[in-house]
This record gives sequence, C-alpha cells and structure tokens, in this order.
Amino acid sequence: MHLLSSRNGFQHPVPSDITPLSVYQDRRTLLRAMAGGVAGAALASWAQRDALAQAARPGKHAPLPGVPSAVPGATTVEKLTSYQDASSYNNFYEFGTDKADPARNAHTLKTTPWTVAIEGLVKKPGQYGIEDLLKLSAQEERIYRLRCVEGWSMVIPWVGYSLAELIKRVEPLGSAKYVEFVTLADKKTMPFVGSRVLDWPYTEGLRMDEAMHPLTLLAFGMYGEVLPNQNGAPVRLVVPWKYGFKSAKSIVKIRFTDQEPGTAWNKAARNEYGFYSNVNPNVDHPRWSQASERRIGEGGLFAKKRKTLMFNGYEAQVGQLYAGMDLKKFY
Ligand SMILES: Nc1nc2c(c(=O)[nH]1)N[C@H]1C(S)=C(S)[C@@H](COP(=O)(O)O)O[C@H]1N2
Ligand SMILES: [Mo]
Repeated sequence: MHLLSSRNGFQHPVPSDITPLSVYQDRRTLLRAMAGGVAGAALASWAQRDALAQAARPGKHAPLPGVPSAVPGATTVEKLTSYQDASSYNNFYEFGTDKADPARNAHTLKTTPWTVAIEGLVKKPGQYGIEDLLKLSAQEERIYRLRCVEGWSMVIPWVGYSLAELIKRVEPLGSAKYVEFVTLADKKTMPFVGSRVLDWPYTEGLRMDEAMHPLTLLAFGMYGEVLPNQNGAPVRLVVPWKYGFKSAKSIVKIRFTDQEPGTAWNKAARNEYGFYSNVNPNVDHPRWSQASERRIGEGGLFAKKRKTLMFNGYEAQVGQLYAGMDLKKFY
C-alpha cells in the first residue's frame, strides 16, 4: 500500500520559544565539548541547563526525531516529566493493573512486523505497514499534558503527526461520523488479556471532528525515540484534552463508522465513563472529584495538587467542538 503522495496542507508557523529536542541535544554536545570551562558556564543559563538536563535523549530506543510542531497549542512550556517516570508509571491493562506492571511485563510485546487495518466507511481501506505509516507525514515533536482519570498527570514530549493526515489519505466516506480504534489483544504476549477487568480488545472512539482536530496525535515516539512498549509501541493515540484512557495504545485497527463506537471503559462501567471523556474539572467522576490533579514527579501522593483546567488546558483549541453540548450529560 503506497501512502506517500505529496503532502498537502501547508503549515502556519507559530511563534514558539520552545527549543526543539534536537537543538537541545546539539547544544548539549557543544556544552560537553566545553565541559568545565568558564565559557560553558556563561553560555548556559541555569534555566537552559535545566532544559538541557530534562531534554537529554534517554538512549533506550532507536532515535525518532521530530520537527517542532506548528499546530497551535501543541507545545506546553511546563517542565517535562522525567523519562524514567513517564516510562515506569503506566496504565496498560493488557500487561497488568498495577502502574509498575507495564514496564515490567511489556517486553514480550512484538512490535515488528506491525500493520494497522483501515476499515469501514472509507475509500481506501487496507493493511498499512508501520514503516509506511511512519513516513506518511513529517514527524513532529509536541509537548502535551496527559491527564489520567485517576488524578495524575504528566507532561510528555511526543513524536508523531496529526491523525488527520492519515484520515485525509484514506478518504472516509461522507457517511462516516465516528472513528473506532482497536488495539492489540494477544494472549500469547499480553498476560492480562483474558482477565475479566476489561472486555478485550481495548477499544476507543472519537467523533470524526475530534479525530480530525490537528491536536489529535498519532504518536510513534516520545523523548526523541520510538515508543517504549509500555507506552503503546509502535503506534498510539494521544488526545490531550481527554482523560488518558482515550489515548489508545498499540493500535491495530482504525474503523470508520456511522454509529458511536463502544469504548473499553464505557463497557466496563457505563455510569462512570462516557464516550466523550473530556477533561472537565466541573464534572465529577461519580466516586471522586476531577477538580485537581497531581503531577507525577512532584512528590508522588504528597505532591501539591494543581487545579485541573477545562479541556486539560486546551479549551482555546477544542472548546468549539462542544459548543451547545451539555457536558454533564455528554461526559
Ligand atoms: N490498549 C490500551 N491503551 C491504553 C490503556 C490500556 O489499558 N490499554 N490505558 C489508558 C490509560 S487509562 C492511560 S492514563 C494512558 C496512559 O498512557 P501512558 O502510560 O503512556 O502515560 O493510556 C491509555 N491507553
Ligand atoms: Mo488513565
């Protein structure tokens, strides 16, 4: 399947004072060369040094650089979560329900070969190989907050491109109103598939306009490298204005449909998790408040609480998608 037709859609450059990871790395190399020297100290302000320290490539996986994203809102200026935390405190129930389980168990996941099936109400269905998907559009670096429904949040530099790029390429029919994401459910490599916590495979869904929103990211990497298995290798979704569980990991199928698709957590607890699952400090989970969060890396359970922002801080970009909807009803 050939996906590499010319890239349409031009990009509006936006002002950004964020230095891309690759530039940090170059500076870091330069600083190393000047190690210990007075000139080195003068060159790097303390703030710069912090940035250098936090943006160093972890060196655990193959490099996957991305150009800084020009999508409005795609880069927050907050301090990054450490790679160590982002890759060891995870939700990936196929590998266990404890936050430490995915990092411990996901080494069995086989990510090559990998294909993603495109199905349903679409002109160009088919099996798309991961290598073709990787090259379909320029890889961008985006720094997103990810807010889990359980109340913790992280700030992660993802690498990927807008899901919209893929969607445009496969040409959904006018009748397609929703997109369903189906993830791998392989009993041989995923020890908890078959357990009764969830219905397998784990599935998720978005309304077509949500799926087409430029902030909806098809992610292949983080911290300048390909995704670790526990973070959803080789390809996952990141929908930054929704609770973390909408960001389906290890996707094997994308299906276009005219019906609102079922979703893993809605099937498991209908009154607790709705289809939309937009981050909303004003709508409580039936068993707890959603008004505040703790940032991972700021002291665990003792971390100070931060106020959760409407749509996780992406209201300016996505609020319009929900104009006129009762968000208490469509939770
Ligand atoms: N296939 C699959 N995808 C999944 C999950 C899962 O259990 N299985 N957990 C979700 C939840 S609840 C969250 S918070 C995020 C966590 O992503 P991270 O571990 O990369 O931070 O992944 C989401 N995607
Ligand atoms: Mo989550």
